[in-house]
Amino acid sequence: MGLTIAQKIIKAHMVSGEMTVGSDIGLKIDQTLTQDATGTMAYLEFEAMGVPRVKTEKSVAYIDHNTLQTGFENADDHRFIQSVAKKHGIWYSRPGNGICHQVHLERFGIPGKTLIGSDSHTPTGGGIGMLAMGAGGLDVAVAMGGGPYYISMPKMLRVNLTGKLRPWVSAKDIILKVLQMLSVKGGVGKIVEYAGEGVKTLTVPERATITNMGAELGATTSIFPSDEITKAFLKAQGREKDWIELSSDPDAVYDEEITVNLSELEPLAACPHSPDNVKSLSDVGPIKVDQVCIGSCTNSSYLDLMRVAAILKGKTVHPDVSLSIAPGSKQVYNMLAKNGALADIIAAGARILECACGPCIGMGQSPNSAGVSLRTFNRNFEGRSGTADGQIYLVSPETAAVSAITGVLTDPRTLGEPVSIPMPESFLINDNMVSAPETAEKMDTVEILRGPNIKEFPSSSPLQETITAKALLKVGDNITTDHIMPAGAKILPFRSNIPYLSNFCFSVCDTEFPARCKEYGPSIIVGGQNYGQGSSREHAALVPLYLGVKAVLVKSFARIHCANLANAGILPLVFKNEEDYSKIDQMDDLELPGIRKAIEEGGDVIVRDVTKGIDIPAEAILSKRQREMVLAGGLLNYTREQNG
Ligand code: MIC
Ligand code: SF4
Repeated sequence: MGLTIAQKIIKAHMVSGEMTVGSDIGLKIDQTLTQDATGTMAYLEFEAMGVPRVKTEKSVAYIDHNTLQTGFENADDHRFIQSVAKKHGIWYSRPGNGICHQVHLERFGIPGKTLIGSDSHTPTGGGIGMLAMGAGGLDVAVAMGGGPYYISMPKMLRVNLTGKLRPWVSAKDIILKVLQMLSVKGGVGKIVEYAGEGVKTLTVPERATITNMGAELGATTSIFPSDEITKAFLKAQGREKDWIELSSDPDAVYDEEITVNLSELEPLAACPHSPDNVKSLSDVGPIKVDQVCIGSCTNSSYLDLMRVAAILKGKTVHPDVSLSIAPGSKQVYNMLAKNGALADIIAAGARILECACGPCIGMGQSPNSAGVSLRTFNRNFEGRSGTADGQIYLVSPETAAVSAITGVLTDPRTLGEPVSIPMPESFLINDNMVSAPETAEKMDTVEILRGPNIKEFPSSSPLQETITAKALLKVGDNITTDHIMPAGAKILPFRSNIPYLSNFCFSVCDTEFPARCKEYGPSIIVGGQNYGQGSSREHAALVPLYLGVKAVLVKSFARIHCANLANAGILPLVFKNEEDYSKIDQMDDLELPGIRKAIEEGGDVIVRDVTKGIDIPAEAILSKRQREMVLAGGLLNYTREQNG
């Protein structure tokens, strides 16, 4: 039987398990990446493992999230990461060099290799045929130490692309269409592979927009073939030698298949507050726009920003609109500066931001109260922009740019003749903002620079015989990690300070939750479908751990968050019967009798609602390895146990 592209890469990297759907497989990881908002924690965890030098082919530490230096915290974390990188054989991309996923695609990604990153949009690398996955920081630390990365063998979903995009319709509209068809949980447990004649009409940056935002489907990852277009891209990056051809076998078997006819697509928008709340621009109507933000790891490539510049050229941003633009990388920024496109953008009145995540993660540029903000980003979760009632719409760069001029949501097709921007034959290559790791001889002399904001991460203890806890929080479906552990300019600088962060846990939906945890002690969170969707931040597990959360009982989980809970030693449980969700109320007294034995034996779990006097059957979503990990009190304890 033939193999899909992902199955070929998995087969070449599998160190344990079987390639049957649902089996726990261990993969050898070739490359890792971290960013600074998750990196400090990941490197503290790496240090705790006592491995002197990373064992991967390439590990890169990026500084791109926490670049608003409103106090000493971020700058201290940057210095810490820089020194750790130097000492342990990690490449270091300095602040200003760009967003991790954009830079990794340009300079480091290699078709056919495995990559995990402590950021959920790591699948951007799928745009050049990498098997690239988001993971918790602890999993990345283990991979840097040479350990495998474990996933449940995913199903294969083929997205068959037919036809060709019409003028002014873009890659963003393709992934928005897929999100409309599949929803934010439609990709859970699946790898999304793009195939069909439409593939060859898409450039690498367009493919990367699609695989990047595949994270919003909840997919394990997304991947494109590596073909002549990939080769031309790598050649233009001076990396032709990194290219290999990769395609699925003609008789490869997919578990599911959908078709998107590119010729029929029209410009779309994801409406507040979910990336799958997708409508056509005509259905949304010409709503008044207060803000437009162009950038993020989804849509800030050279081609994206050249199209934006062409639309803005000779025009002025509407007087009622604030337009901000953040180029994805120094390479992009520099090329725009050299060819004059930056001058067109500046002349039109755009506010140019540094090459970083910026407004995408609420680091500045929060919109006005109830303001409508069009963004080329990938997430529009409630409150993520930093304005609680902000109305965020996700659109293509073309839609964003034309709407910035008209002041209302505008279909770019009204612009008439399309702009045609050719793919450059060579990109401007200057890696002077990436530092190579120290040589083996010199690394011992490197001093690690630790600022006062870096606090110990919380420790967990082995699983108790019986858990007695209160249901201190009950939430609904599609709870994001931005609900569990919000980010934004006021909180993000404290990513290495769990005690401080804990004051903001669930503050988007229930500001009293941390206080209740302090008052009542051990707790269980009850939730609905797709709990923990969104980012890879392990803080969404470490902070609840710090607050005394022992288990999370939900209808279903998002992949990375579920793994992060187990890594932290918190029990991820699902209802056997979803209707039991309605039987538990917030503040009920709960008990998990004989839980340690149940996990040891891999048996069913009983959740006793003492207040209601009922037993509710549940199941632990854990592989054998994860069960051992939870019994030991999390991955760090487990690794220590394994190492004697
Ligand atoms: C995000 O887009 O939500 C982030 C910020 O990049 C996160 C990582 C983090 O929370 O630091 C992600 O996507 O994993
Ligand atoms: Fe940064 Fe936004 Fe991309 Fe996350 S989604 S990596 S915050 S640009």
